[in-house]
Amino acid sequence: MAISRRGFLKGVLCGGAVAMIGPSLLVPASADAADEIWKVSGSHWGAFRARIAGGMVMEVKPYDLDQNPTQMLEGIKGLIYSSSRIRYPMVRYEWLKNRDKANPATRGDNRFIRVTWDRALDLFYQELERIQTQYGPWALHAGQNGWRQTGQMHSCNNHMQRAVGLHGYYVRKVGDYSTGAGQVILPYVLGSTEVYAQGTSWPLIFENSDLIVLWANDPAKNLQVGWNCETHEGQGYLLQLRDKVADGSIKVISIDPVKTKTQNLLNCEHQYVNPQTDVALMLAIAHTLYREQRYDPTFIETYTLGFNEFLPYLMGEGEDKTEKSPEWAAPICGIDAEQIKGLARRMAEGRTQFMFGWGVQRQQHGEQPYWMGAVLAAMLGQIGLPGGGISYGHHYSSIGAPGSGASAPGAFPLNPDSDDERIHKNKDFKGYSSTIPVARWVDALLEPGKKVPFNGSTVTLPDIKMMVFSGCNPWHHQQDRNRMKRAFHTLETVVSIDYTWSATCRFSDIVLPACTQFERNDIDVYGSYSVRGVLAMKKLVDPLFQSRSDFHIMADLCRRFGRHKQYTRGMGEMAWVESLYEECRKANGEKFPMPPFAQFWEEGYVAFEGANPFVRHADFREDPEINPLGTPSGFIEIFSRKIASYQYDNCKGHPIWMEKAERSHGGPGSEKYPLWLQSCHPDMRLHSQMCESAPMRDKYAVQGREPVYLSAEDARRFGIKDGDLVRVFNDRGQLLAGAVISDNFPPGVVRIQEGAWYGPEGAEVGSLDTYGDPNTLSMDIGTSKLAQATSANTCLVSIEKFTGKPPEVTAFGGPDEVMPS
Ligand SMILES: Nc1nc2c(c(=O)[nH]1)N[C@H]1C(S)=C(S)[C@@H](COP(=O)(O)OP(=O)(O)OC[C@H]3O[C@@H](n4cnc5c(=O)[nH]c(N)nc54)[C@H](O)[C@@H]3O)O[C@H]1N2
Ligand SMILES: Nc1nc2c(c(=O)[nH]1)N[C@H]1C(S)=C(S)[C@@H](COP(=O)(O)OP(=O)(O)OC[C@H]3O[C@@H](n4cnc5c(=O)[nH]c(N)nc54)[C@H](O)[C@@H]3O)O[C@H]1N2
Ligand SMILES: [Mo]
Repeated sequence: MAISRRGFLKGVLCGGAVAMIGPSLLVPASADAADEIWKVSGSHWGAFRARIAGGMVMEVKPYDLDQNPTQMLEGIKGLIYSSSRIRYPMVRYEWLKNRDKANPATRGDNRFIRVTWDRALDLFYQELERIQTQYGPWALHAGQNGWRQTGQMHSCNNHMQRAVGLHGYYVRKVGDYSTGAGQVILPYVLGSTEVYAQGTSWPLIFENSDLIVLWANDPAKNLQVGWNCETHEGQGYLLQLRDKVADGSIKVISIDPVKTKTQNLLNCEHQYVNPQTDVALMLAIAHTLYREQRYDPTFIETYTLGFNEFLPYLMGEGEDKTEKSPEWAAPICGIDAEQIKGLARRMAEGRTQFMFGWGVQRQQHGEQPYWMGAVLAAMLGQIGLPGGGISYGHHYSSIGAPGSGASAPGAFPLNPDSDDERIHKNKDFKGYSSTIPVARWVDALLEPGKKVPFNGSTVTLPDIKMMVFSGCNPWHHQQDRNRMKRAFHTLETVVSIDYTWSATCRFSDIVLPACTQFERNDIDVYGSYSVRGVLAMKKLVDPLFQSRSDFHIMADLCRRFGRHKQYTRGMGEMAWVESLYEECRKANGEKFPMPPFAQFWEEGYVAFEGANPFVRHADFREDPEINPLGTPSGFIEIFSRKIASYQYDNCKGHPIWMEKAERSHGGPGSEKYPLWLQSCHPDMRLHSQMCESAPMRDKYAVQGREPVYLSAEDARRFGIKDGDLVRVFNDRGQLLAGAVISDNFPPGVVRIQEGAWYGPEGAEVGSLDTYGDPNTLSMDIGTSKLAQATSANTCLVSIEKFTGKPPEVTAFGGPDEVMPS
């Protein structure tokens, strides 16, 4: 066991959770067979102990400090030893023959040739050089990133971007897929992005809330993973909440089209709402609060701006002459008018805490529900009170667990230490934008030079010729696979660095095998927000096959253009780990004493004591003059002059209800494609990570395919039985999936979880996806001219039983290896 008894006890005492000492502590795990050892590491899925024997990971068990481990730990072994691991550097056959003149339609043809590391890195370097000299920085996009594995030193997005940055400038992204609409709208409304901010502490919520409204929020599912090593404290609070629901001390309502995992766990009330119609429901609640004088005029007067500009719209005196009454909203959102009034009254009755999830802003006009949610919370007048107001993050990385207040270790730097170190100093983007909204890069490939409105400015889409991906999987994360496939035909060169043969690797030209995080030493914070401690992530096994750490790969790339020293700062892996630790130790000083590095590495963990209760927006409430919000006025902006000045047709000066391009339950497009496809985050994966873990997939796959969840009523309507192979389709694409009938789903709503690996029958556009990636069907449009974020949850489909001989699943196991001729 790499964690000493002393280090462990320190950790236990800090959380005041002495009860968690279990038998595992008393019996040293290393007392097993002589050649077996236990090592501790961390991950998105939490910290764990692994039993190593014969150079292999044999068993994975939760870390002693984790009281609520996720079952996803069971997938780790299958991830390391997956048949999809990339064994050696490979280059696409057609591309190697013809380079940038290769027929682009062959990209994705799955024919690769094995090359040496030297050859692969030479090719990568030559391509960077060719792009910078033949075109310029505008032709290279190396700025996409994603859910790299944990560990502050090996954070692979940083490694790739620093290395490519030492060579020259390139196009980057702004925003992310998670909260793209939320993080753009909320600074106008509440003065900060809110989504990643610390939230009111759970203990204070328990003490003060009468009602918690989970709005489009499934924390029991989503708190299983964290951005850094997850502690699962959030899960612990959910279990406490379950007890409070049971004894009646707190009421919880889950407003969601689906009965979520959380709703089932808490056994709380469920308020069904038609998909994508939350803003109509919120307007009707606001209407009731106003009509029945149940809102808080003093709060509105003291802390907000623009209520009077909003009121005419609400009360039917605006341009559209439509009163947003419960009777108006009822047929849109599928909730009876009296029921809506009842909801409004209950919200106004006591202390009410809104907790929003993020799926509801990952749809067309996704800015609106967040803005209107803030307006509702302002009308209730409880923003800044413990257990009241609004939160947009309690389902994420244990936000709401009171933080220690200590500093976490920093990461390997993303950028060159100085711009002078870059080989190519040319930063002339020829009028193209050097930064584009994260989800709009496919637009750039298809329409280079197009001018796109974005958040009050104009973006000119660059003419991208080469893309480099590391630690992200765009062939999972981006919407509308077939459109994207067409767009990829415009690219000359694609490079991917990954440990697994994701679809992105298959659609690349040069593929470099990284090792997994379990094959390198690292350091991480324990608890992304709570900062409970610092964890040593011990290398469990050597890099498999010819894989190398991202650090090793990128250092060797930099050697090719004489920037090896600048890249590494002359330090190796352990020197970096130590320096990140020492910086953290210095920052924490006397307040949070940390032992010298050697002792830490030996003991494996340093705990930070203390837990500081926190109330979101309390300082603003206390004194809005001294602690103004970051909005233009310093107040909560119900009407935003700034947004109104942009004159966007799809994001006006105050929140409004707008019809969607596609909407179920009688909305546009529902006659042809009657089912709403929601592509929520997976219960047993992290996006596409672990989909390749066969033992994990066995827990949920149906006939070897990704499940599509649907109601019994829809199953009857479409002639489908539980366990059937089905084709799910619309005008954008088609996929095979396995039907799972579930009481959690209402008629008209189906779910395929995001991250299912894309496995097309062939490279051609429109080809049937044999495994079930929902982005084969989703729509690739911006949320609005304001945020230009992803609209994945605006998507209609139809479904039919698949008859005939089912094609083999092509998603897993890597490409066909072509022998050099
Ligand atoms: N297990 C697991 N946990 C994760 C992740 C993972 O991949 N796996 N990913 C992490 C990441 S990166 C992120 S961004 C977060 C994602 O966090 P979220 O985006 O909040 O998660 P989702 O599950 O996609 O959606 C949450 C809920 O929104 C509901 N919903 C969708 N559309 C509507 C609507 O129109 N109206 C209403 N009322 N409800 C709606 C869905 O039914 C679902 O219950 O999760 C994080 N946690
Ligand atoms: N339809 C639909 N689409 C969605 C969403 C949705 O709700 N619906 N959600 C969106 C959201 S919120 C998000 S955050 C994105 C997630 O999108 P991504 O972050 O792109 O998804 P991941 O599957 O986590 O991809 C990470 C990739 O990095 C690789 N990787 C991990 N660690 C390392 C490493 O150390 N080194 C190297 N070289 N590679 C590594 C993994 O193998 C994997 O291929 O998806 C978005 N897409
Ligand atoms: Mo995300």
